[in-house]
Amino acid sequence: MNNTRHDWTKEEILNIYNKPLMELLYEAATVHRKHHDPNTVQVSTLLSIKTGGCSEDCGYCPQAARYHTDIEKNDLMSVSHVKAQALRAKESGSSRVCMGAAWRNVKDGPEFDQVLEMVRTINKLDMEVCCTLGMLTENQAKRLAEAGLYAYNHNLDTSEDYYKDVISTRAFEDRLETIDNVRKSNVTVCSGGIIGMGEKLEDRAGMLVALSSLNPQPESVPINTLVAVEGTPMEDIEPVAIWDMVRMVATTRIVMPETQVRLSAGRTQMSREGQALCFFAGANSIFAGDKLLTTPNPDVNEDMEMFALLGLNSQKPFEKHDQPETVEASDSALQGLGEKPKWTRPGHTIERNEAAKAKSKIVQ
Ligand code: SAM
Ligand code: DTB
Ligand code: SF4
Repeated sequence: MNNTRHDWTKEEILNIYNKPLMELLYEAATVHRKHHDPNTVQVSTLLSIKTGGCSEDCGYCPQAARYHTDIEKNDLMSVSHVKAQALRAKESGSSRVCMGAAWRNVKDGPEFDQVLEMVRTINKLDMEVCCTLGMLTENQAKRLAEAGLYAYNHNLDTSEDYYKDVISTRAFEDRLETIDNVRKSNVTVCSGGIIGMGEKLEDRAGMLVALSSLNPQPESVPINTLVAVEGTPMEDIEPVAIWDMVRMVATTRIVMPETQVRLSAGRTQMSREGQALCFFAGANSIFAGDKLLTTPNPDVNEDMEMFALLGLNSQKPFEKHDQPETVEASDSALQGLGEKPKWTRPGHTIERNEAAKAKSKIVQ
């Protein structure tokens, strides 16, 4: 029985967030274990396929053309370059590649066709493919789905109230519309946000109200901490305390029990102990590789060491949330499994994992 709630109020979420830490951790870890294998973490590699020169004014973003930041701008990457990077990511233990483009929205035409080809190419490598390309129409979402896209990342970033203080060139409502368009295809939704942009605790709770009220809830929720980049309006904001991140992760886990909570931007500022607390509190995915889109991320070897130290395994591709046409097969294999934890589900997904045999160095 699925008893996921979609009616969390801001007050309820604030009460969870502000619980005594040990109680919050215990509660979040309990929910986590009920729905996930606590020792498995999904690993994605980000690839910036089109960098900088973006028309938007997102106050946190080094890729907005209007800010003077020290990033290397690049036009759309070639399909062969993307393939080579995806193979590297697979070799180093990633099960998913997430391609990001500094676009306001997707425009039909040769560049979109090239992105579709990138999706097909990575899909053939038996890796999950994710894109984050800005706003999307329903038709574009369906074309990406046909090409084999597994997930689309489109963050709400913050609460509806605070959104206007962060971005003026589009509205919170536009973000919801794109997520809705993605939902009309069989692509899974990855949507989260950023803490540490000067928002109030009410805004963090407000963002979680918006995300948890989506039905279905996003399959993946990235929690980023602001990477304050010189030249952006947020360059002088001090980093958030690790306790805020741990509380945010734990609260996200409690209100969205099934989702993969992703420790995203900001890991370079976190100690291993801090990250371990986040994993305990329910984080079960990360971005790996020494670069996010334009800013630094911990080195893959450092993450491998951390996984070994904590006894964490990296998730195989397609282990969760299989796409609709294959879900049916695994659901029929599930008959009579009763209360077994979801992560032991047999069926199509496991067979596909076997076939995929992603060589994960991190698993060792
Ligand atoms: N242009 C597309 C869009 O805005 O949806 C996709 C790329 S955009 C860089 C993806 C996400 O990266 C943003 O929604 C934001 O949450 C995150 N992000 C960007 N800059 C960041 C920063 N300096 N610190 C933390 N997260 C950041
Ligand atoms: C997400 O929530 N975080 C990632 C991914 N989705 C695309 C991006 C983080 C970007 C951090 C700033 C940069 O490297 O440019
Ligand atoms: Fe452009 Fe996306 Fe950066 Fe906003 S977050 S400026 S839309 S690349």
